[in-house]
Amino acid sequence: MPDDTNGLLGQVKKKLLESKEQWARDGRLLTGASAPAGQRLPPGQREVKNWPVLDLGIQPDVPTASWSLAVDGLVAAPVAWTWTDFLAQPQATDVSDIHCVTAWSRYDNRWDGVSARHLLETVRPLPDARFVVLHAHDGYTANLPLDRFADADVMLAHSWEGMPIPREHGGPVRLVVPKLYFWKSAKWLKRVEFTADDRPGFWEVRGYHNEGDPWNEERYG
Ligand SMILES: Nc1nc2c(c(=O)[nH]1)N[C@H]1C(S)=C(S)[C@@H](COP(=O)(O)O)O[C@H]1N2
Ligand SMILES: [Mo]
Repeated sequence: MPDDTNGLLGQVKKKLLESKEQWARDGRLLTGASAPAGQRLPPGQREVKNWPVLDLGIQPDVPTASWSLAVDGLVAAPVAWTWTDFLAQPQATDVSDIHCVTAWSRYDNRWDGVSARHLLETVRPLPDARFVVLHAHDGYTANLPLDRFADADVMLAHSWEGMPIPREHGGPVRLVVPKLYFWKSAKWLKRVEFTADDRPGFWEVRGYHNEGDPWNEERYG
């Protein structure tokens, strides 16, 4: 799988990209409403019962036997976990809602995996580390502030509803960041990098909002 942006761009579904960039320019789906306190559905979202698949048109096949996860950058103790190492970490479960910027939300998804908090305790980010860059096997990246990554509900998930996450949804391991739009939840995760500076990711440099908080309807930048 090519890692460089050029190789990736050569393969993405050009139409999808163009229409999403146009949406970003138009501010499409922005309702201007804000959610009343205690409301479950963020502004401008609708609940779906199915689980749509969204990606760049590449769904990398990453066998667990060759899977590994690098966690590096500004950390005291970088790790490179094999699949066996990953499963040997304390296992966590969290049930959360998905909010996609394309306006669908899916309630009550049960994720099993390793919590971001456990990862942070293991690698110990240095004082300068303020941001996290997620790198995926399809060349996708997403950025988020360290304090968002450190939320109690953030998971490096290997299972959904008790089953291994299917390849199209980012298995063997994807990130899940329930409090941000789902584009921050990188599928086919291969590297978690801690940085001092913010490095906008794939969609963030193409018109999506840098923070992506659904409760503030931060769809486009
Ligand atoms: N590696 C990777 N992760 C990704 C994407 C992608 O294209 N590649 N798309 C993002 C977007 S825009 C969304 S909405 C969700 C979709 O996840 P799903 O296909 O499991 O619903 O994955 C996010 N993570
Ligand atoms: Mo998305």
